[in-house]
Amino acid sequence: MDKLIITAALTGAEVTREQQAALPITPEEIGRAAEECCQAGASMVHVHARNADGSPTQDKEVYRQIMAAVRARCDVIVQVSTGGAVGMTPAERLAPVTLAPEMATLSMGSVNFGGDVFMNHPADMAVFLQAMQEHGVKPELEIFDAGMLTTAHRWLKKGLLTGPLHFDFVLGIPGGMAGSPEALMYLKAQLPEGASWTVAGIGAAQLPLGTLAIVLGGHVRVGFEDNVYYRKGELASSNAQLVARIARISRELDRPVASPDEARALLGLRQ
Ligand code: KMH
Ligand code: ZN
Repeated sequence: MDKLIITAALTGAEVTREQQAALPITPEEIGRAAEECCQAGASMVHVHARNADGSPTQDKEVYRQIMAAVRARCDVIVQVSTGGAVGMTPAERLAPVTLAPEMATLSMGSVNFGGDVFMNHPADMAVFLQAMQEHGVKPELEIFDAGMLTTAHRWLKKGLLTGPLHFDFVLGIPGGMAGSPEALMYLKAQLPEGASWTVAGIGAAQLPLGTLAIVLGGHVRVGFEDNVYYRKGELASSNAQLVARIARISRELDRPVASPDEARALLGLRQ
């Protein structure tokens, strides 16, 4: 089994300081959180930018500052979000890809997202993918529901996507697929040949699905974007605390944790 790639989803677009006082918001805070997570075992950070008032932004300059702040402190893989926040335009969401980060997310379809709709028109998805290919950015394909994985198969067959593909199963969003072991097992069984995958369990699903992924040979995403708690009723003290726990569980299960360069090799990123 490959070493475990741990992704820390540090900030997200929706979580607030009221919900989680340790949420990193400014580029400096995000840089520091990335360093702590890297030291705790993360080889990748998934980042969203925020304005100074905490509201979500896809401003390229803020992403540039985040990438510089992370890079100044550690060698972790930086994956930018093209999901942004619900209601942003596709052009807005695409902006950070032009900074040529190592990776970016690419949502493979639309989904109800709590009380909103997270829109991903196929034509916009194709534009996002093309921009990633032009800038040498590896997409992580975000799967919120089973039909999105079927879409990836169709795009692969058409030659729009080229392997090896890397997926993130985001499970437990109200409107998307359940944060259950059965949902994860189903998706894993539908993966294209040679694909790698990670799981981002939402809320209370973060720990059990992460642990299951360790056993099944997948990879794990943890962090405040998906879950602000350490356990029921107890907020996590930092993103790094969540990373350290999943790294500890993986080692206990005899699965070593990948360094950033080992993760780059596993994902076929430029070294
Ligand atoms: N904030 C969500 C609407 C991504 O980063 O690519 C979308 C999201 C996915 O977070
Ligand atoms: Zn995200």
